[in-house]
Amino acid sequence: MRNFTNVHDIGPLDAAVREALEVKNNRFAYKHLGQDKTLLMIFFNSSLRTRLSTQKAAMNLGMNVMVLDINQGAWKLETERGVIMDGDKPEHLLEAIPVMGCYCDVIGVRSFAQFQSKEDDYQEKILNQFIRYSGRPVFSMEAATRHPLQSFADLITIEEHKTVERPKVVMTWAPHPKALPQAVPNSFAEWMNATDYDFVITHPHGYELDPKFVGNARVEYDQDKALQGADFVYAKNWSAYADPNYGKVISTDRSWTVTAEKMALTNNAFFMHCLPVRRNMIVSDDVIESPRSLVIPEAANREISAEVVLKRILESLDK
Ligand code: AN0
Ligand code: CP
Repeated sequence: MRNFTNVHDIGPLDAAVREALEVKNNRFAYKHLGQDKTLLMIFFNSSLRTRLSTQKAAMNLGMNVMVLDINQGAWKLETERGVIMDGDKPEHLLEAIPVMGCYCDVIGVRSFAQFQSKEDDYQEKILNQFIRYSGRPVFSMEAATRHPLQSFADLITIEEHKTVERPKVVMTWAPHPKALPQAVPNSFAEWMNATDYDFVITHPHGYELDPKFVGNARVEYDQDKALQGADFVYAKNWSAYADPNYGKVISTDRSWTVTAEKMALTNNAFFMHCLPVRRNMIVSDDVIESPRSLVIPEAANREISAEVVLKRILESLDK
């Protein structure tokens, strides 16, 4: 595997999960793979989990790691070609990317949707420029439309906790005061659609996701109905995808907050969220603190998903 940007890059999911569980039991067994290899992690946006878990995974594999926060200490970057650069941005991405590629063997990129142009966001303009111009393998640490390291960790977590072969997994929209990208729900849907789980998406009218990501999932606009019999409840906020409201908050309806009352409708479901989470907007204190909450195991599995991805990229370097 050279680049990792979506579910298709990882191949069959049963093999990927098997490899993840093996790596989890033996996370230092592949230290030789990363010897004298350098990972460069580029952040255009904030992060706690991705930053720490990916660095830890790289260290497990014996890699050296460099981290660059574009907005803290690097030159402001112009991303549009053809712009007369007489503003506040002293450097162009088209030089910055190949320069970064000179100093490392693998590049991780975090670059959220900017909500200025749906087309630019959904074409993954920034991530694709890294793939095209860095000369290095590139993996997504959440890009404009997907967060595959998170979805892979979520899949591992479900596989570890499921008690039936084909669990009912419900992804529910929940309220949030600020506009968030669709990357996490798009990606979770993409990965769930690649399993044979019973997968349901629920959200208020107007929050429909890109049909390409919804795929064969069932969409149910009544949250209570959707939650009935759920084995896993995956909460997430996202902003509107559909025009003319792309990137906008069109509702903060708190009746969609995941509470104990809502969880009582389920089949004693596990609660999941990628974090960071706003308590008592997305989920009540008692639900996130309950023994059925998987938010910490999900975060822990981020080290494992990142290690599998980096391991596969390192294995491909020598070929
Ligand atoms: C980001 C998002 O919703 O995409 C990152 C989640 C992993 N969340 C926030 O910006 C709060
Ligand atoms: N879940 C996740 O990616 O968290 P961070 O934004 O803190 O990296």
